[in-house]
Amino acid sequence: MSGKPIVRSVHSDDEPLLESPATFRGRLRARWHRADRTARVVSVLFALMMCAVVVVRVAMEAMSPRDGWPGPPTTIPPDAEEGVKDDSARRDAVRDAMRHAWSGYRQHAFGKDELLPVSNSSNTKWGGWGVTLIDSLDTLHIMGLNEEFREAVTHVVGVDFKKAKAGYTTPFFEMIIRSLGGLLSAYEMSLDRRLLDKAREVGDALLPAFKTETGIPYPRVDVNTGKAVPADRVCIAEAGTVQLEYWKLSELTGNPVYHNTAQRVVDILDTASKPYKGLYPIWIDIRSGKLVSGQITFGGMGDSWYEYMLKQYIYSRRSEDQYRRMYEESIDGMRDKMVRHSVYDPGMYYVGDLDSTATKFSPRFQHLTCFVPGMLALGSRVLDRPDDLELAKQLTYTCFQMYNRTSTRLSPEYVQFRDASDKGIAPSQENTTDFEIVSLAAAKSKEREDGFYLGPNRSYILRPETVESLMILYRITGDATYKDWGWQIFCAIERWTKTPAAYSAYGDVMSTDGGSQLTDSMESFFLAETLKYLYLLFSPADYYSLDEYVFNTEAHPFKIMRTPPP
Ligand code: DMJ
Repeated sequence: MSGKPIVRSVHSDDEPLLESPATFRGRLRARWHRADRTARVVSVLFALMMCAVVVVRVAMEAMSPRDGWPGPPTTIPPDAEEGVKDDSARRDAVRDAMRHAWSGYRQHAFGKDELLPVSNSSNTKWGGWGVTLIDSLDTLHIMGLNEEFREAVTHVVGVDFKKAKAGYTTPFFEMIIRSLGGLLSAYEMSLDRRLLDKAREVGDALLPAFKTETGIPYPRVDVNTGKAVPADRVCIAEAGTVQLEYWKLSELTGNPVYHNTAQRVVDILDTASKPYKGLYPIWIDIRSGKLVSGQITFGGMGDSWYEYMLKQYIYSRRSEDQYRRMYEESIDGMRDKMVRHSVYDPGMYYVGDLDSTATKFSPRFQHLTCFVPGMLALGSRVLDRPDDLELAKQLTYTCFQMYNRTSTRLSPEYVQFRDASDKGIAPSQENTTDFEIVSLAAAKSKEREDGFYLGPNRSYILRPETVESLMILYRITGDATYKDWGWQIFCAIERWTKTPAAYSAYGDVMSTDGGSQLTDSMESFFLAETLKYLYLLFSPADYYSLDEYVFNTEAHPFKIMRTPPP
């Protein structure tokens, strides 16, 4: 027992401030004996109450790790093998991940739309065509998983794309980018004619979408009746991200109807009135062809409309100037109005959203928008726009930090910034429900540390956009940092989302609860895009070279046209 004096917190003037522990204990004992029964009971109850308060507080902290921002971990989880540097070892690890995801799908969900990777069951939420199988075809081929590819092809040639499950109406855009895109690229890789026949069947089954007064498509089609489902409006990403697929179908079948039908959308939107040159509010009125309302965004519902301007220009061997002009107008508009940097980290740039009048700015950066750096880098090379490459590098840094600065090193769906006026609140947008008001006070200190803060939606659903940009940035700049960032992201995916059957979306990237955060969902784009882009990131740059291929928005590589269109 140490004889060191202890400091008393309560004292009277006639008592010394410091006394030995033995004296202190003796005095307490004497007071206890002097006290009456009531005073003793009160003292015991008080002591018990204080203990209870401490126990409850400790338990509450342990039970709610998602409250607040615990900050990034200082070390990578030990089983993530972060230290692996060799390209071929990294590539093999990604291939193993694909094999793992595919074999779980094969075992528990073969031919169904999606595997539910925690419960080992399946769904037919896309109408029952087997979208995971179709979306995976070219990834299997690219990774040399030939047996798996052959088995999948045998299945897909037996699917009747003129039918869907009873009562289901097929989402036009999703099935064009995933199913038509997947079949076309699998055909180009294998030259198995049956795949082209199936691609044509999908293209034909969904073509009724365009039977409207203007030729702007309806968003859903009932393939069982061969009719589209009438609607008032469609968003620009849905109407404007089918052109590459229909053009490729025209090229491969020799039938120009597909391309001509889809091209009409581009011509209408090209001349439609806009609030700012090159920037399109997301909603199109189908009857009038006018851009009526909604936010302006390079994230969800707007994104791939912009992407396809550039990609059609590349696909046409740079012969169709309309796409170049439209793309450049949009990028100039974005740079003028939508790019800002963090107040606290001036090197951290992002692309926010605007309201339909292009006047109110929303300081939110979506994971979906993280395809933009890849697009800018590609465009900078094709169109000789060096400043775009600089911006691409800055945005890629932010996209990576969205992963790097969370507890799991997975990215949330979006992050928020303050605007320069210090209001920090996204303006409420017409026809949008997903702009949350986030308490700025609670977020400020974390923003000061990290440059951004998280909103209420903290899920990671296995999205590809950041690794897509990393692959393109690496190929264009040759900077190996992008490969290291991609590897870190892959390690986090392995660490947190892997299940015995496959990989699952994760509920809260700030929670290290692990299993309880797995939401039992694996979208087909994880196999079509995320794993494919990672694999290509660690492959030689001439493997599916950006000079020979253009990737559709679902990462299906299409051969660039051999000769420019007449
Ligand atoms: C994919 O289906 C496509 O990339 C689409 O363009 C939008 N994003 C999802 C995946 O996040």
